[in-house]
Amino acid sequence: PQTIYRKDYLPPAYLVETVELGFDLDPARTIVASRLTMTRNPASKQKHIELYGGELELVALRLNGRALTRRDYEINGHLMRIPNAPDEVVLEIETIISPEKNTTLNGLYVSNGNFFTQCEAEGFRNMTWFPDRPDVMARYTVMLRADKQKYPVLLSNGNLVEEGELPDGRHYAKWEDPFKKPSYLFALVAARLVCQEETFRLADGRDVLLQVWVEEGNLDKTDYAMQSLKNSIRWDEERWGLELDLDRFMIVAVGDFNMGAMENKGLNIFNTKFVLANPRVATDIDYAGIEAVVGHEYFHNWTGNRVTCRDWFQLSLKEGLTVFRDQEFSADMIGTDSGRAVTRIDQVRTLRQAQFPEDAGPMSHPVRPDSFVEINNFYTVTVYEKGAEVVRMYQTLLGREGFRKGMDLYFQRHDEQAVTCDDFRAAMADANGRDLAQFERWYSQAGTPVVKAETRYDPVKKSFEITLSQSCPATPGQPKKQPFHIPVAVGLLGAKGNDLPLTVNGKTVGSTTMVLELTKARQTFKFDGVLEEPVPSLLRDFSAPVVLDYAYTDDQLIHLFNHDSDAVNRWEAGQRLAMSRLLRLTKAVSEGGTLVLDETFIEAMRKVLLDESLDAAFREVALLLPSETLIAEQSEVVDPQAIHMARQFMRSAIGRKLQKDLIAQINANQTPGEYSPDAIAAGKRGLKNLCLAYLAAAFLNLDLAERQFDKATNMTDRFSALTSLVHGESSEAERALDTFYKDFEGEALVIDKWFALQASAPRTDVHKVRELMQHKAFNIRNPNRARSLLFSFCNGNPAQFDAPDGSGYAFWTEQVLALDKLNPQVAARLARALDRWRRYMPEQQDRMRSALEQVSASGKLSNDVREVVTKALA
Ligand code: BAL
Ligand code: ZN
Repeated sequence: PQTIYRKDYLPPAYLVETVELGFDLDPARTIVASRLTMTRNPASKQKHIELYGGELELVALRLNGRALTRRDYEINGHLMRIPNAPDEVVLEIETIISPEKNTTLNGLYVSNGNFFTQCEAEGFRNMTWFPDRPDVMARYTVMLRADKQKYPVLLSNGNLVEEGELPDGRHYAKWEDPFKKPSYLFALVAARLVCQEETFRLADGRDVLLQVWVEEGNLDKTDYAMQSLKNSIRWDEERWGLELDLDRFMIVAVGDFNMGAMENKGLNIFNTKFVLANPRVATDIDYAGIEAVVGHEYFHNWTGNRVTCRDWFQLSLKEGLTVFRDQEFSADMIGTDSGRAVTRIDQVRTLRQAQFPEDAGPMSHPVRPDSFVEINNFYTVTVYEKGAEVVRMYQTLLGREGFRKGMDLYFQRHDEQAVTCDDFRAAMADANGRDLAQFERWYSQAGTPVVKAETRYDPVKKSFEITLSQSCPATPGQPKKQPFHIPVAVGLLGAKGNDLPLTVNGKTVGSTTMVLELTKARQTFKFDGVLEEPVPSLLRDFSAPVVLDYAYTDDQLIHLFNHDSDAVNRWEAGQRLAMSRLLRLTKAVSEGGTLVLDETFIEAMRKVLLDESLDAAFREVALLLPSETLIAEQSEVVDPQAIHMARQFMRSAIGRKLQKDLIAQINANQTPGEYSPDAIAAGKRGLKNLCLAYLAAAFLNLDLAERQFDKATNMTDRFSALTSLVHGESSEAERALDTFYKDFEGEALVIDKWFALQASAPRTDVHKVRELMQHKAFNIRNPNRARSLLFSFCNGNPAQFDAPDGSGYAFWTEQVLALDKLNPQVAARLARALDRWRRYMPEQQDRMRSALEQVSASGKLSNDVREVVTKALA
């Protein structure tokens, strides 16, 4: 497979002005006709027309009315070159495709008898030959024709301009998108669907039509998506002055979908997981996911669609920025400082759980990668979540107002353009008169920087010095790193837990948190007038995506855990306390030592559990232990079974020692009455259900879980209770699993939960997973279902997946190869489960490497999987 390099970017030889598309839709044989008006691009030195195409049957190709023969063009793999074309070209192309055979879900495909498209990144070329690259932006008109009875709803981007009947029971709809767009934002839907719709008034007084389209029978699950859409529109107006630019905005839910959702212009296509919700079937986490993803896709309308990416290396330009925007949206929707802090903590958890390992593994890449084989492999937590952290750092450095000025300038300069991450950085710098040259390294250097802090208090001079030094581990292709521009937010706590005033160079800082700008390898920052020796609160609000190395004592951590005014660092102190113990316990398990958990830690946990001044949501995250993945990342050599046992020991010790308090909190955090997914109620359920889980870990009070399972009036409580019964190995677990299945047999998303729970249960080994694969409800072709069983086991059940006999890896090999034949994108995600193989014990490494080699040796691998396993073995 060919590697594509960022440095090789060349502007396209031709620009496309207009695209007229005709689809005669038929599952077996769809005819796609396109008519492109193209002009030579004065900015390009390239001469020839270049078009990309996937598996297409080319029926006709005409240039300015003349049919081209095979002598007039060359086809080399997926690239067609038409040489010697005039400056003005009308290109007419006809292709035939077979959507029902398309199991990749990339391009035009059939899901449950309906037609859908997915074109990002390069799916458009699976329908017709086209200059399928994001810097080719054109105006689209689309004619859809299909059987009226089977596909009564025909949708595409923009506005419906005409519809009517055709002979033979067919009908048509013509859509026009008034905005220029790249081909990856094209979409069509031809389906039997119903919608919830309403008219919504924008800030400028215009009325727009909002629709949420779902399969019949799901209209009782669209309210929250619609509400989230309205909130998103309002929020984008209020926070950024960005208005909806279309007369209608549609969301369509589909059960077979590779991603979470897709921001096609005016016609967002969503995985059902991020649309469908009612209290009976969706958990609090599902509701939060819907709000975030509806927001995310809507916000792309400006950050991604109006201003798009020049090339796919710039993916984080739209994704990092849009994740940042959806994070801010979710935080603003909660509205309180403490709620905002919990959303921030969740972001930090995701980053550490998924992005830090990626950045330390074989797929490590900069936020703006330099090369790729398959772009679909680069829709990563680095591009998305670390990208969002990079955007957040601009805001931290420039302030909220400064950041807004930068955003305004970005849109002013680049509306309807395809641009780069450098353009974004330039807008931020220019709008604020700041030099952000060094900040560029966040885009070009991979790896998680380590910031080491050392402090010195001078009781005579009353000064406190913080010396920060930075380093960044080598990553593939980048042995040496230059210093980053790192905002490190700090505060100083006095003995009573209060924030001390901050004075620098004789001047009092207006706030008790100050952002230090670390730009060199090593720098010292000095605070004066510090009357007592403080406990430093470093990297407040997780002000940069780095690892902070500071030799905190337990006493200091407990002080921060009890008092820090920065909720993120308060939580962080608890995580540090837990992690040091988990690492000790893991070592003890590995070495056959005795396991003990100190009272200091238990008492710290008890204190936070009982602290009524804290929101339940905060208490929940404060009591959550670092995951097995996180412990593995911190271990010198990974011993998955020891990690699991150590963590289970700690969980059960908490369950035993805090039993009474946990029961009391279960009682105190009931949420009777009508279900609401708001943060306060969800926080109470979260805390209550965590208490239930701790008791289950100690095999205590399982009757509480049983009762909750039987009486629950919402999915959050029902599913949490079921999880506790299964994890607590209750004698009722099997009955509950059966009841749950029968109650929700018709609800695909709930059955996904049923599979996922079993796949990640501590007792589930590979034999059990194979048995579950035989269940009539299992279907490997459906990405959600494959993720719910296969991914939940391979990524979410390390102690069993990494069984010493290698059975998990043999299973992984089989499933990666099986999936690759159907859906390379999904297969490549599963392939990444072995990314971190070099961190295990030597015998385990051998087994993992040989599994990787076995996949690699398979003759017919997709580029997607090939790239992942090749990099893992390199
Ligand atoms: N653009 C792909 C899906 C998303 O990030 O919204
Ligand atoms: Zn996105």
